[in-house]
Amino acid sequence: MSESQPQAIYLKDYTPPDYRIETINLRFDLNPEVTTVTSRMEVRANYDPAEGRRPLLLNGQELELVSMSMDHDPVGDEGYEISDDTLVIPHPPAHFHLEVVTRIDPSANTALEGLYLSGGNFCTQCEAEGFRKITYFPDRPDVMTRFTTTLIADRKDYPVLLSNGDRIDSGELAGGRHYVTWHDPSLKPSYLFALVAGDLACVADCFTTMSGKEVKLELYVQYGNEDKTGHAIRSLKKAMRWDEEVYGREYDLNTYMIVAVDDFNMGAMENKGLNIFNSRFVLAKPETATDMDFVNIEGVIAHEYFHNWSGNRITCRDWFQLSLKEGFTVFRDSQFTADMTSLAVKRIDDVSLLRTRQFAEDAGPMAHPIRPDSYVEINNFYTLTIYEKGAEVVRMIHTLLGPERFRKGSDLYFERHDGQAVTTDDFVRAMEDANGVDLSQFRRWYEQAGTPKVEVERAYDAAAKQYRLTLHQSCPPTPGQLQKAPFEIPVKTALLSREGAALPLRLAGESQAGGSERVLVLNEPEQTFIFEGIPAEPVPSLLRAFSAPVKLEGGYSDEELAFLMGNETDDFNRWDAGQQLALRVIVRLIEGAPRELDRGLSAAFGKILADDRLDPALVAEALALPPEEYIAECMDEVDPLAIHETRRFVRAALAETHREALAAHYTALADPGPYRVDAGAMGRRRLRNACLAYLVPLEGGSERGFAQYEAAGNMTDSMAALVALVHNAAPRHDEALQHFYERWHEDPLVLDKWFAVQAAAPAPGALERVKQLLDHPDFNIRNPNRVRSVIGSFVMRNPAGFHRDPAAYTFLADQIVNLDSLNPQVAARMLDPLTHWKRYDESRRNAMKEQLVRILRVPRISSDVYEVVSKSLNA
Ligand code: 7MF
Ligand code: ZN
Repeated sequence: MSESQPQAIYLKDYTPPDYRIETINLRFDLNPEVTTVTSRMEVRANYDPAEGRRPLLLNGQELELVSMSMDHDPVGDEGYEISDDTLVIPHPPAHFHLEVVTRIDPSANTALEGLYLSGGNFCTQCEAEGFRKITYFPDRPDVMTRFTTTLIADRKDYPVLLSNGDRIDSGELAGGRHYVTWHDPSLKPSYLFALVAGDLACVADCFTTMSGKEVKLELYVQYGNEDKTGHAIRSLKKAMRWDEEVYGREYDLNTYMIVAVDDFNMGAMENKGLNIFNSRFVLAKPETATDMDFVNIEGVIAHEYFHNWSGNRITCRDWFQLSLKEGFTVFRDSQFTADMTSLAVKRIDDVSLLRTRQFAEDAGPMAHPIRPDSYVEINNFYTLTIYEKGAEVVRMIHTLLGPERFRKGSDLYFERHDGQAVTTDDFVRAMEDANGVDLSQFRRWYEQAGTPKVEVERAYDAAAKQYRLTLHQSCPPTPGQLQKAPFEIPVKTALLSREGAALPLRLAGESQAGGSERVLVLNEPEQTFIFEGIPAEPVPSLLRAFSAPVKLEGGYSDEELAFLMGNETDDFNRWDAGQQLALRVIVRLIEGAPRELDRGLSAAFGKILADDRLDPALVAEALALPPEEYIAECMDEVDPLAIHETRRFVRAALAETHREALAAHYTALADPGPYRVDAGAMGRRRLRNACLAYLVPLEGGSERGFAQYEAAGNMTDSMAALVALVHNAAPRHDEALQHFYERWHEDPLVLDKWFAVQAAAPAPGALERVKQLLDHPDFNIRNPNRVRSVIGSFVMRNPAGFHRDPAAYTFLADQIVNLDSLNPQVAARMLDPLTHWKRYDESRRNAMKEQLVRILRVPRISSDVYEVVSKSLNA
């Protein structure tokens, strides 16, 4: 890329495709080193041919062209133009058949995009632009085609041959080979194509849809993993039922297949009727998977299943619309997880992710609206903004409309656009048309980047019994967007009396009160809401359930936060009041306040521990101090070591002060009964392990940790003990690590945890330990999960370890350069911590920048890495 810099693509340049591919017949002659792909397409002009012929443009990368024919006539060299990534036929007829034969080498595919091998099995990943590495094709989501696919391979090594749709033919061939033909009756874009060929165990089940149709469910895993499939299958059935009940959406094919593979760049992929999953989001049993793994698997299975409607039947017109399917689908899977587990816990976990990671992205050099205007490499736009902020934007529509009207909107969207490739604007319009509302100002959420700030002023007029809330909004500049127009921000609000009751709310101009909770709509830079008939000055409860993705500055005193911690009726806000109080205490200490435990925080902590009416999962959430990344987010100049040390000091002081209560909970929460993975049991384990984490650094705590490690019969308790021991460098932590390795080194997903816990250990010497882990015989730079466990855990989950010594920046740059030559997508993702160089002190800033400059000078870096590095240097 050093010769010609990668070019940006712009939304404003979108034009409809000139040709449609009505059908495609694909034949794969599968061999690891040489796979021959024969593609026969029926092509039809999508413009008026009377106005002159237009060229047909096919995308293709790293393909060897063997032959080409049009309507059965060979096309010679003069009949086409070929470049590194396109094949152009200059003057084709308006309707014709095109046959293209190409060869590829799956065994050399380390980027894991297109057709590649994982554990000796063939599999594919086509989103966003991987299909062009398989064959020449108009690889854009608005070209929707009917696919028929024949797979040919050795029967012995590849008894299982899968593709999208229905199996319509199969048979034996000469030389020990066999074939299977698949036909997918649905119209789909090329990014939803998939094939799998290998020797895999099939675990089968079935599901009866609401209209009585029988769907076969097939889960394919490596032999030996069949005992870890039960949870995934149960999750799939729950998701299928839930989408029928909540959205009225039923599955449409006869079979739903899921294949688990160990080498996968991301979490999972929603290919039509044939999902391919990172095995980490499929395989689970209590001995090997934590409670968090179980919950995540249920969520990811649901997410991919929900895409069948929000993504597959209705897809994106172009990749600028990515949040159309991802934001909506994340919103759907979060509603599902909330229904399956706990609404408040799910909301807290989602908001934590948003505040710690998405807010940072939205304030950094890669900030972009949920519908970007341009991109260089689309793979870099599978971001927290597209996914998590995208889901928040859909959630705001849900909050503004309410559940019934939202459902009317989604029904209209699904009906109106079934079988189409559409835009985020079509989604918003369906919501408007179904309900007769105007969301034109709301659309700014799709167009403007950055996290808005909402500041609150309050005034109580005792004589008039009037309470005035004045809200101001502003939004900082982001790359390419210096000025922002006001957003439409739903601020869900209640007013709490000093006794803790939510008061009836009557706004000025209303004749009677309408409930005790209202969605105030802030759509001007500044707005005042006047409440009448308020008998005494209340404490406002604002942005309930985090009703908008903004930074709220409520202007609360410490005492008011403590009041909210005890009296809020909104579970999310109650938790958040505690977070805000703890955040304040930590920031004051970092800024030089005397090193002592804040009395108010300690009292609040004690109250929560003493309140036995609370849900244990929520108690665990409330006891957790804000994560280091969130504290960093709230400081002007980030000092990662000071944040770490201070947070540790507060934790230790709380533990010391409340040791009895923590120990009592720890003992009382021991679960004597049979092991269960339900919300109640998970919540108790969560709280017990939160107590353990506080106790381990205290006198005698490491014995308790080691005892739990030895006694644990499940991965949740085992990992919690191991993390507590290793992250506190407690006595015998090495012994536990050694034992864990010997017990689990043959299970790659558990071994990932072993690597990750060490790479995230904050004590001095982290860099050296990480370097040793890279030399471990079980480290493999070609496996993305392993790379994320070691390098990812160190640079993204260990701020103190990573920022202690600038040598870590050099280390990361070296790793990125090396990774980039193998797998650019994974390399570009690892870059994130360096891109935020502006947030640090001068010496760190310069050291980080120097490494970015060094990466940019490396010849032939990928467009993925190029885009991230150049944007972060130029911002
Ligand atoms: C739940 O979105 C939430 C997000 C793209 C790959 C899966 O279905 C997907 C794919 C990336 C990042 C996050 C997720 C996915 C991808 C994901 C998975 C489960 N279409 Br990249
Ligand atoms: Zn998705």
